[in-house]
Amino acid sequence: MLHTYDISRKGEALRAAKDGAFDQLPIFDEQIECASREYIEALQLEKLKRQVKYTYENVQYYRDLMDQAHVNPDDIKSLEDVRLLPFTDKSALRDTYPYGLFAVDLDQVRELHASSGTTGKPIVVGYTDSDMDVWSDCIARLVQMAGVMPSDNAQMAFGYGMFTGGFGLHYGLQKLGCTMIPAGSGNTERHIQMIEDYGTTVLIATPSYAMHICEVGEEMGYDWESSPLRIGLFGGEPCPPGLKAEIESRMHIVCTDNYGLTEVMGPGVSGECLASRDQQHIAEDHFLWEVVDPDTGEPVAEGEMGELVLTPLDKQAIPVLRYRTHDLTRVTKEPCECGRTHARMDKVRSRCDDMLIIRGTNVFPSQIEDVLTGIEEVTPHYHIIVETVNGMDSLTVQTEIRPEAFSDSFQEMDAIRKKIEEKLKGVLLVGVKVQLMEPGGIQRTAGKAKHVDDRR
Ligand code: DLL
Repeated sequence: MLHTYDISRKGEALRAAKDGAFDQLPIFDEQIECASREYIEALQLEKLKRQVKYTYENVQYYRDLMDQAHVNPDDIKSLEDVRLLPFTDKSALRDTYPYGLFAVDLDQVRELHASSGTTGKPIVVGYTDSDMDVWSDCIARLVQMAGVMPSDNAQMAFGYGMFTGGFGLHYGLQKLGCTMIPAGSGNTERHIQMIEDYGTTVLIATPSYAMHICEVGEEMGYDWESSPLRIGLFGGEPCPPGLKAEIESRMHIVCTDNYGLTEVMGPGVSGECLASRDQQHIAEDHFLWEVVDPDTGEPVAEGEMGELVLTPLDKQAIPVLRYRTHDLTRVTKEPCECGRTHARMDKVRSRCDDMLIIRGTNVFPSQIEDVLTGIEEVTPHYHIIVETVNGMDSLTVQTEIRPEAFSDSFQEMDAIRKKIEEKLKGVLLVGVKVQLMEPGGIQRTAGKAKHVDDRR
C-alpha cells in the first residue's frame, strides 16, 4: 500500500543530493565530508586532545572528576583513550544548574537554550559565537544531504522557544541561503495556508506533527500532490520508517530525519542522506561517538546495538565529555553510496530509559509501533497506558482506526481489535488490551508526541 516517493518528481536538486553531485551543493567541504577514515580519525584525535585540555582547565566540575579518576589531559594519546574519561549524564547538568558546566563567562554567550525533560530542573546550555557557527554549519550540511538548496522557502513548524529545534534549523537553513518562514509550531490550518500562499518548498517538523499537518490538509481538501512542498525535514523524536513512507506518499514529498540533543548542541549531530535513507551520517569532525553497553558502559563490538555516547569536539560555552545519550543505535563506518564517508548511525527508535517492564517482560514502545504500522486498518497515531490493576501490571494500547476501515458493525471492529491484540502478544510476549479509537481519537501535538502514560 505504501510506496516511497519517486525522487525525480519535484526538482533537480534532489537528484543532485541523491547522486552525490557535490559540485552543485553551495556549502560543501569535500575534504571533510568525503575524508578518508585516517584523516577523520587524525582530526578527531587532535581535537579531542585540545577539547579535554580546554575542559579540564575551564570547568571545575570536570577538573575534580578527572583528578579523582587520576586522569590528566596529557593521558589522551589515542582515540581509545577517551575511555579513560568519566561519563557525563543529564544529572551533571541538573546538579550544576544553571551555569555550573559553563567554560566561559556569560558575556561571551550569545544564546541560551534549555530542555525541560519530564522531571526536575531543566538543563541549560549556551553557545558562543564559534558554537553558533559550528551549529549552523552542521545544520546546513545535513539539510543539503536532504536536497535543500538556497532557492528553497523553508517553513518552520518546530517551536521557537528554549527548544533547540526551532532556532537550530532556522540558523542553518538561513546560512545556506534559504528564505525562512518562521511560522512556529501549532495553528495547523494556517501552516497549510502558508505553504500554498508563500510557495513553501521545505517543511520542518516533528514527524508526528507533519502527519497531523498532512491529515488536516486532506480534511481541508488541500491537494498535496500539486502543492509546492517537496521536502520534509524531521527530527526531535523517532520517525519509524512506516510513518515516513506514509507521509512521503500522502504529501508527495521526500522526508529525511535528523538527530541531536540539547546537551551536545541540539539538532545537527547527524542527518540522513538520500542514499542511505534510514541511517544518518554523524558529523564526525565535530563529534566523537562511542556505542556502549548501557548496563556496563563497556564498548560493544563494531556495528552492534548499544547506547550512543557523544563527545562534542568543538564546543566552547559548555563542553561535555562522553555524554550518555540513553539513545539506542548502532553505527557503521561502511562507505555510503552518496560518497560521504562519515559514519552512519541507525535511526534512533528507542532509548534505554523508555523500556517498560510489564510483569517482568521488557517492552519497548518501538516494538508496539512496529506492529501497529504493519496493520493497514489503523493510523500511525497511538497511545500506551500502563497501570496497576489488582496488583498486576496492565498494558493498554489505544490505536486509531482509519476512516476507510471504520464501520458501525461491532463484529467487524472487534475482529480488527482481536487481530491487533494477537499480533502484539506474539511480538511482546505479554498480554495487551487494545482499544480502538475513532478516527481523530488520539490527541495530536504540535511538538514531540508523548506516546506513553505510565501510571504505576
Ligand atoms: O530534540 C534536538 C533536535 C531538535 C533534534 C530538532 C532534531 C531536530 P532534545 O529536546 O534535547 O533535543 O531531545 C533530545 O530527542 O536524546 C532523542 O531521544 C530524541 N531525538 C531527537 N532527534 C531524534 C531523531 C532535540 N531524529 C532527544 N530520532 C534525543 C529519534 C530523536 N529520536
